[in-house]
Amino acid sequence: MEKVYTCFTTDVIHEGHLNIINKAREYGEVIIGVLSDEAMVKFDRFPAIPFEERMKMIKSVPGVDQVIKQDDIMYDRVIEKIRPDYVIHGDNWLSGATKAIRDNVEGLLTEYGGKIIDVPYTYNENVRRIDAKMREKLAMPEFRRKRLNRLLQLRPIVKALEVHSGITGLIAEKTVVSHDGMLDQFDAMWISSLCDSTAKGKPDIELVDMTSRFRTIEDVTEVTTKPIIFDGDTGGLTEHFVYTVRSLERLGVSAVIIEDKTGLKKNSLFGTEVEQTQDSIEHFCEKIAAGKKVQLTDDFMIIARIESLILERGMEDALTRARAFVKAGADGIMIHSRKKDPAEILEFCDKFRAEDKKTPIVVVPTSFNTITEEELAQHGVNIVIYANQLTRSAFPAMEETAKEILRCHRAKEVDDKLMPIKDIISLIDTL
Ligand code: SPV
Ligand code: MG
Repeated sequence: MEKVYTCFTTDVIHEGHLNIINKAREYGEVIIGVLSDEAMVKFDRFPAIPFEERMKMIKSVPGVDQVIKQDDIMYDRVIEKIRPDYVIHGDNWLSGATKAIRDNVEGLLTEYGGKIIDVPYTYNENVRRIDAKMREKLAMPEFRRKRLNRLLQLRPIVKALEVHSGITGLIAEKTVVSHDGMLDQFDAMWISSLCDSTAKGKPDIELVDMTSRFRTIEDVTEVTTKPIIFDGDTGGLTEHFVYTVRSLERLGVSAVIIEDKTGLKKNSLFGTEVEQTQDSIEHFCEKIAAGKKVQLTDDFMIIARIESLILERGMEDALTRARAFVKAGADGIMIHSRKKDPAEILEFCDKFRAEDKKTPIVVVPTSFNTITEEELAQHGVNIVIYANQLTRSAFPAMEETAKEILRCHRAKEVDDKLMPIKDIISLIDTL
């Protein structure tokens, strides 16, 4: 009997999947691959139910002969193992980023005469409703909040992109690229104080108040499902920070990063060019401990950001602070630098990792931007934040468009550089 293979990345079996199974049965023995949690998170979205349950669910579907684990989004290993005569899939993979997967399968099957069967993708009101229910499960605060912790276990390095609005949230949520025969996307979002302030035309000095920052979080959570890391600046007064922790948990934020500065905070990338005061170890530890004491949920993380390298206080000071902040309850350490050379960041990571194997390390490679994610991961970094690149790319584009309209006294000349209205509309989901 001939073998027909397909891979499911779903949490719910609906008529679209049944349709594929029924079609597959016409060709032979039906083998279904269930994508592992790691692979699903990397290429698609978070599974709403864990791998073992997805496996069980698919085994119980009538007409399925065999269920196996597929642990990579590309089919090389699975095809080598079972050599199916056919691979069957919804025809939605004929275009978009998932076309890279179809190309991969086609290349592998051609080597021994296997064939692809593209089945018309089922999209109706019922399927749409099931999809929406699943998204709801991913977007709700109690589900979203715990996902950063899970990602830290599943990903070699968690990649977060700066967002400050619904539209930038959608870019972090939906951008997928295929390159080097793989698919890639961002894992999480960073709500930067710099970019949230800049979007409002304000300086990054804790001037934009928490009510307004929370509003930004809501704009983002309304249209996305990925976990959020919030830039909490200094955390403010300890007496205020405890309320901030509760509000962030309620909003479904996974982590807040607070920096060990006090008084009028200015953006770290100014370094010692402006006056900035580092908080005492004792006082900052009290703030961390107070935040940990009031948090209600297990998964919420308070990450301590160390400014010693920014303020040129030396490596020893940074390491002493890291030890103290972890002891006070910090769930992670962010180490920052404004040097172009990543050497001091790597030195910190190596020394910290030598004595602490598990506390997550976060870095923001804005200045030391030549280093790759892979190299950072090799030095024990767990989260990399691309903290301001969206804002810095949008601003010159908008300014140039404004200038060109002024120069030409009409908008025709700028049109070629603009996103078609149709594309921007299709980025936005309607209910
Ligand atoms: C931010 O994005 O607001 C940050 C990171 O705090 S940095 O601007 O590098 O200080
Ligand atoms: Mg900031």
